Amino acid sequence: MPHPDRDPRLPTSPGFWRSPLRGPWLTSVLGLVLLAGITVLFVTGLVSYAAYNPGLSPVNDKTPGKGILGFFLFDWPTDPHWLYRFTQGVHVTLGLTLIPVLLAKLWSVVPKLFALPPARSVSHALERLSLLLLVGGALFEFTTGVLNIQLDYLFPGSFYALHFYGAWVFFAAFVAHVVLRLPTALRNARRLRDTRGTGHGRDDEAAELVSPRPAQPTVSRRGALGLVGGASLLLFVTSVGQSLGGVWRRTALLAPHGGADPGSGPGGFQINKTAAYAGISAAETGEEAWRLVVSGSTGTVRLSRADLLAMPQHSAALPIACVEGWSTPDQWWRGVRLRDLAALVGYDTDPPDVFVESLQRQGAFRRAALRANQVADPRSLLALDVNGEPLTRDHGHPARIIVPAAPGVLNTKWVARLTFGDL
Ligand SMILES: Nc1nc2c(c(=O)[nH]1)N[C@H]1C(S)=C(S)[C@@H](COP(=O)(O)O)O[C@H]1N2
Ligand SMILES: [Mo]
Repeated sequence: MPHPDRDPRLPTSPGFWRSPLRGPWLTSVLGLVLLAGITVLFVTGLVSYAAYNPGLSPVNDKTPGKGILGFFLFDWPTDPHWLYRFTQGVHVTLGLTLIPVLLAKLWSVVPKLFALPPARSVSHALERLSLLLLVGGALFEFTTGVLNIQLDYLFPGSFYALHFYGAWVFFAAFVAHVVLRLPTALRNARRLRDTRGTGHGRDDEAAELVSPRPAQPTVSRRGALGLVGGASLLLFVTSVGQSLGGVWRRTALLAPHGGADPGSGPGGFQINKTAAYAGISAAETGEEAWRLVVSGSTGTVRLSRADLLAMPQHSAALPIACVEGWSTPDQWWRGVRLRDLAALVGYDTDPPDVFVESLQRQGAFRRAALRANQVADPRSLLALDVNGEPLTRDHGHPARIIVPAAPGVLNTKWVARLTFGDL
């Protein structure tokens, strides 16, 4: 067999890789963009998990075996009321926007993937192993994220565990990589800027990245970077509309389509799952059949929708913000305060946590627990109306939860039972 270095038909030969664009400058600039962007993705991802209040109740927690990986959890606040809308909008929109940068970065270092010998030393072997986790982890996180927002419920329930544990594996490799590479990357980005990236670094890395027999350039390094930036911009403008909601949603060409059409009018904002999909029949939500069962320290009360409408009604302007990255602008919800319902069953002051159950018989999101701070907030409602009309069936008629700053998953629709305290 010929020596691989002399046979440019093999990708293990440096001469096989002929693009004159590859070099330390391009790799370093792309790497620095990813360093900033992926750090934001990691933080907003952890924040998204904390927002579910997973420590409160097993029903809120999709990764119960997390152990010390949940060290960062904190009580999710109710202010500002758009908090989850913002953090999750950033997470999903930025994740989509970084896809071209990630692909370009991987392309820029692909010769290293094939370089021989596989390991020159123990430390080199360890570094290559960490790169495998880094590249594999990045592809895994971006792929699971995109599949979840585009084909929701492709991995029912398990998405959260895959994406959460994958994020930790990836991030460990990412930190190791940054510690090893940041000084070089900063030096390369600075040193070669003046020469417009045509010069080559003098270190080992340059030797691995720069083609020994470059083809004629068809685009400059700056031009290539511009193409990547343009692709990112295109993804940004065709996806950010889903997080802005309202009329902007129409600009979100890449947002998932084909879901239920909410129509126009008061209920004309996005529907996640319809009543039909959730198996909610008109018979069980009718005035005759439906009762809200509220339990607490002094016992249980049963309330019809008319009973609830006879209680003091309050309004709050709040969004729905889904983990998938879409959200609605503030809608006007009207109904009974959760803390007033707590007061009916023994909690006149300091309402406790509440366990919320819907009429739904199956589905991961049919019940949820809310923390005491969420119950106490005067804007937290058992909503009966939205935008001046009774809730539509698809938005949770006869009654749904709406809580400021919370992820959509905690805004349970078709509520049947509230149990205060004793979670
Ligand atoms: N009972 C019930 N409530 C639910 C859900 C569900 O599947 N069942 N989905 C939740 C999720 S994930 C979101 S994002 C919001 C969406 O509310 P909307 O359909 O009114 O926009 O409802 C929440 N409430
Ligand atoms: Mo959601």
